[in-house]
Amino acid sequence: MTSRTVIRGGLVITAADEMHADVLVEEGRIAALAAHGSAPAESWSRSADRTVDATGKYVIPGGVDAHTHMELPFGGTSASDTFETGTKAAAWGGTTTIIDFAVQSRGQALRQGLDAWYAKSDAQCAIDYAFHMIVSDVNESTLKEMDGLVGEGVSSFKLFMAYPGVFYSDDGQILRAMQRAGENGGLIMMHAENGIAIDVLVKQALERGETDPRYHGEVRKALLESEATHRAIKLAQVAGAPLYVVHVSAQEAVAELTRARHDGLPVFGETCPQYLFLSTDNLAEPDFEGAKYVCSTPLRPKEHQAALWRGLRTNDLQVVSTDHCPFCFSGQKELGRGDFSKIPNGLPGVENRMDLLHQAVVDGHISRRRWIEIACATPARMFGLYPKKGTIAPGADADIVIYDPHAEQTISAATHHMNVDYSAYEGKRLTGRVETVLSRGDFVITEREFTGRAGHGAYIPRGTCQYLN
Ligand code: DUC
Ligand code: ZN
Ligand code: ZN
Ligand code: ZN
Repeated sequence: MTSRTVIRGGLVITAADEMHADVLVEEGRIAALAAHGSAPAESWSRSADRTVDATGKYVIPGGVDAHTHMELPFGGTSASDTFETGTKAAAWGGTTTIIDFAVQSRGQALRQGLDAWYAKSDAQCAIDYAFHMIVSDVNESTLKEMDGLVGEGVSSFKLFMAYPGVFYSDDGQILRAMQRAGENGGLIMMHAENGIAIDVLVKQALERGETDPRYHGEVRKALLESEATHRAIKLAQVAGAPLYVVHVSAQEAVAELTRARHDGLPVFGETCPQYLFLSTDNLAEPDFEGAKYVCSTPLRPKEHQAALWRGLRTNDLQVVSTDHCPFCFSGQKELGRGDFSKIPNGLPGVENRMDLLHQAVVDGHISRRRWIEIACATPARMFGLYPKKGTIAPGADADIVIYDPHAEQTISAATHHMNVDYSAYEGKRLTGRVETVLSRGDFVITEREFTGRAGHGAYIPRGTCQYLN
């Protein structure tokens, strides 16, 4: 194993700075940075075991995708990427840390769910990983368990206002979980959609014979996302707890978050590439192709995208994660032919996030430093991984991507590495591409060849949210 690597001549970009600097990596960590051409940098190159020429390239922190679902059981099937295939695909796309979700089933202890996810992922991952906990059964004993999990490094808990009978928590349960998180330092992550109302609209739509995928978008109304977002914010305020709203797609929901933040509340929002780049036009594709784009919250009409981009620029939205939850079109999405409510919810994307957000830089939506902030630094801080993850600084893990900002690529299922038979971005042309990826100093992608291995990835226990106190 190489112990001393120098990355020379690139433009190092972090959330804070851009600088032409050489990076010295020793024993899996970033040992030092020095101006390119300076005396120390020249001396490192002479003594290095390995030197990588990054001239003309960006040198950026590995991506932190704070929302993935490898092997998630959903609607009688299971997400098609395993921890092995999904983390390899993540590495190909310049992501070096994922935070996946362990799931508590109804009637189980949190511990049972978490242990099951530790077991599934153990020795499988190509990059580092951590867990949030999905809580589907808020009761006295699970509330107590939350305290222990925060101490164990699983410091965030996803609750659902949607999916009555499955993951759903009522307002009383939500309030109690928030109160507990307010006390133990945990962060509540919310799936904010009014699932009780949505289920009524689903039933009515199906009774009218509206069974195509596009009706998934019509019944899951933006108003029911913003109502739930508003309610979650108020409950968090009553509980005195911080709140992180996942997969925000509706402009009205962004408005709720913006108002809360301007009132000074510790409220945070995440959106996903699918809401920034895709729309209800995709859901309406003929021949059941729309099923490829069924996820919840749903894709919205194009007009919502401007509010999401604005939220990312004004920091009223802070994080872009993928909600990577792939289901093959053949045999999985097809379960919902004749009934959109049976289409498993989720899109593949863990491999595409860094590139799509770089395209947003090229298109002028965000700056280069904001790209790194929303995709690397802020998710690491939000979930207690910074500065080990999310930046390039002395002492940080050497999770580094050498990114070619001029390479052209076309996204396709024929060339992607995710274990799913379609791409939500098929045919999309992008400027910029990952060239080389280091994970804790090991080369996992080397000039567009996979050189890592399943089992290299380490489980990372997390601290608590670093935006509080
Ligand atoms: N919410 C998620 O965050 N992921 C998959 C399905 C869902 O509803
Ligand atoms: Zn959700
Ligand atoms: Zn603002
Ligand atoms: Zn999710």
